[in-house]
Amino acid sequence: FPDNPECEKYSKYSPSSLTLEQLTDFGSKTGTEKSSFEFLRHELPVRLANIMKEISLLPNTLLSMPSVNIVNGWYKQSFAEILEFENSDADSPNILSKFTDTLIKIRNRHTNVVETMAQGVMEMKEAFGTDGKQENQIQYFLDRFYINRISIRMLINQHALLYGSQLANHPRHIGCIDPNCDVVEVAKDAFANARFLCEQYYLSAPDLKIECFNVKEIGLPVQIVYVPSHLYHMLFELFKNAMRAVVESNLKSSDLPPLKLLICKGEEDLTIKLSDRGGGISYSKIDLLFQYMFSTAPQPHTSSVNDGSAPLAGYGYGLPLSRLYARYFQGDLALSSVEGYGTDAIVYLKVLSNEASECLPVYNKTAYKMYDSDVAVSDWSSPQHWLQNGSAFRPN
Ligand code: W6P
Repeated sequence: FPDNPECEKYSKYSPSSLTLEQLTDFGSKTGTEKSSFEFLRHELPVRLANIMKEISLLPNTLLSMPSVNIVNGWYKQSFAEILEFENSDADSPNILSKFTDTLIKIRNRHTNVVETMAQGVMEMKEAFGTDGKQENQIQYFLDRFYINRISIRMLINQHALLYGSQLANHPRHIGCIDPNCDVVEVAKDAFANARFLCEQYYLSAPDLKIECFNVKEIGLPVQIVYVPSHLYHMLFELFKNAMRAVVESNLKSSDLPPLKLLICKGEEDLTIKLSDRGGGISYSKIDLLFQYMFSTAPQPHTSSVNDGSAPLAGYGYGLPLSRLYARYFQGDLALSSVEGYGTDAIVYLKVLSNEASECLPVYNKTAYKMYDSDVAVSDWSSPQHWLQNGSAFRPN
């Protein structure tokens, strides 16, 4: 299919990255259903074609797995469905509403992409095993594949919420963007839901202490232009991991050291630091927490409290995906741990909405080379070197 001439054509365009400022301006002032249609009928095929080219470069051991074929088929079909609108009349209300319906159908078709790709990775591991080189290629691919997916769903959601019949979920929202996203409010919500799961599973959970600094607007609530659901996703994941660490490292004591959340809005960065006293993890294992190939391994850790049932935080794709949500608008997510004591998880977000531009994978020669045999091989001495898997130098 990447040989399909239409895919070939669209893969030669680079995706157009939008900022949160552009997205909110478009949704509240400059945009119309027609102009959104005209943008998306080009931009969505570009983003789809760019990532489909990379799918086609995956090692055959992965590409031939049934689950990967299913995902591939969804992308082909969705690409073809959007292309139907390539030359249609943008002044026909009928066409515009058919386009919106098509986007919603595509969004639903792709609901289970993450799980299905994860299944494909496991199928490959079972059938062939992997070496370090392939693991690096797959890590590189999945980071780009999932951030591409986040970006496409963002654009579809904006169009569907602004021009579809779907109800806006909140009056002040512009599509799925809250121009005054209250970080403490989202954090409290994520904490409450993580605590609920923690108490169900362990019968106890640590408290939370929040400290908040708004450096340039002292005393005012910390707000930014952001997608609350993305922020919730990241914080919920971090809370679950922190709670699990605290409960499991304090099994014999009845009072748990509280989690501490520091929220600080400076000039450029909105920083959110979650500190736990959950015993920490060794430096050599930090990178593993972000690796899909590690996460897909059989459960690395079984709860010593409640064996068998689903763990609170299972080192699934939660952390790597949360980091992609942070990076998507030029932020990041980092872990720094003191082994024997506890862990800090830090989320960085952009304060300024005009600096929060989408981070998008571009299919070009550099990307091509990452799938090409030799580049993914380590050029450092082998056992457990900190640059062995390239993650510290990944160019995204
Ligand atoms: C840990 C491991 C971890 C991951 C993410 C967030 C917090 C924590 N604490 O011990």
